[in-house]
Amino acid sequence: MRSLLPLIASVVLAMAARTFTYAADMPQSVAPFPVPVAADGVQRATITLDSYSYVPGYLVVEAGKPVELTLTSVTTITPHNFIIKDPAGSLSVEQDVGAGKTVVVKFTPTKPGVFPIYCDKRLWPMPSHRDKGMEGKLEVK
Ligand SMILES: [Cu+2]
Repeated sequence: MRSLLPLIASVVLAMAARTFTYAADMPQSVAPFPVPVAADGVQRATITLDSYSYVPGYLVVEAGKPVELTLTSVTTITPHNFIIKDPAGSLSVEQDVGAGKTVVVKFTPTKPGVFPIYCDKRLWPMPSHRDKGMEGKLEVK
């Protein structure tokens, strides 16, 4: 029985390594999606949240104009969220999106840059959703 322990440990480690390799292999960036500016000057787009993705995952917006994103979850059980944070403080968005729910999040980016979009939900001890590939980016021009 004791001889099984190293085997079990190596299998667990291999599974963990595979999880992270898999996340690294996920397409982190898809084609840039320029968010259209409506007649009222608001940049609007709808994003579909699934386990574990944002579609579209690469948003391009203009600084100084309000952004209004409709976040639609298509999951049946798993809750997700939508986080964008500029470490320098120009942007701080954190919105929960329950399973099957649709919520609208509004913000106005002020500073050009590329900021990660991600979901930090996790079912311990599993990797976070971001680690599983639930990541995108916001490019502010
Ligand atoms: Cu998530």
